[in-house]
Amino acid sequence: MELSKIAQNLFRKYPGNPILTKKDWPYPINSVMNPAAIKVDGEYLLLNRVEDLRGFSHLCVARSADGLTKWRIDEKPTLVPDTNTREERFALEDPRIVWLEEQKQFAITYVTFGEDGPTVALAITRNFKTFARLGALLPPEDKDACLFPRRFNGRFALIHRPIVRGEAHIWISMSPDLKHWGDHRVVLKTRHAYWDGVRVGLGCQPIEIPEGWLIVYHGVRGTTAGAIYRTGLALLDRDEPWRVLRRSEEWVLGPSEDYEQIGDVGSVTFVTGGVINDATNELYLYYGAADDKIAVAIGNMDVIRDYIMKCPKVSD
Ligand code: BMA
Repeated sequence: MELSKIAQNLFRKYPGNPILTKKDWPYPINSVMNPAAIKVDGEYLLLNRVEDLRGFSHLCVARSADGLTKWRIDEKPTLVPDTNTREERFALEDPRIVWLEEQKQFAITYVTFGEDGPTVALAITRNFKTFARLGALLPPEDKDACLFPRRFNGRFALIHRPIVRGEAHIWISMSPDLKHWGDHRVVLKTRHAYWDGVRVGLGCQPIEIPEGWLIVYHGVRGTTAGAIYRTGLALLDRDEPWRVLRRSEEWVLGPSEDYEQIGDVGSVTFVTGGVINDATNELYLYYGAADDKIAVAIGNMDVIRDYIMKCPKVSD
């Protein structure tokens, strides 16, 4: 009971939500949603998924000094699908970004929509103007991927969500070179009958805290009126991130406001970006609301850490 109360109040939705909609865009679009988020040169940068009027998505950068207001949006799409490749035939969707300190570059993982269905691909950048595309990482069907910002025993780790036997769990795979992937392990499973019983997938990039890796993830419940997308938390071991230490029983963010209920797809809150405001020690979670606009929810990091450590332990 007590934990549910904390969970309900962990994040407050910014009163100025939604922070970005299609009306803000410098060119005609259908919708904007599911942004990657990271601090760049002291500013908040969102790499937004933008759906054009054909229904195809590309990525477009917006920047803001405070992460909430006065967004400056690139005049043109920032990263468009390479339609000559099989995997990027139609669209780029739902990016996540991490800063790789060792390599001194940003790693963007995104979903490519191609001939063989969705899969995850990687692009590298230092400036969000020029990008090196490293291509698809794993076979379809795969989504909701992000690299961890550092290596573990010399190997990179990718968190992702393949569909295997029709089941949608969160996995981690390892690689020595960002090209060859192995040691695939299921990390977080759907939980039958819970709010996250149908599908789970990574939300924002993994966040390193003293207790381990804070994982924000989405969970789906199926109803007669369609899917409900909500957000939960988990804690992974700091050195062996395929080991789950804690997991919230309840969701900490879900659709309740009009802008989350009404849109292209109602009842969707889909977190894809997280930035810590160092001045206030608050986590800004950026999410797609009803699949056609962007909103932000704000939580205090000390309270979040305290909550996740009170959540039930997960046995291997
Ligand atoms: C998921 C993804 C997201 C989308 C969400 C809710 O499967 O495709 O891009 O926001 O569904 O519709």
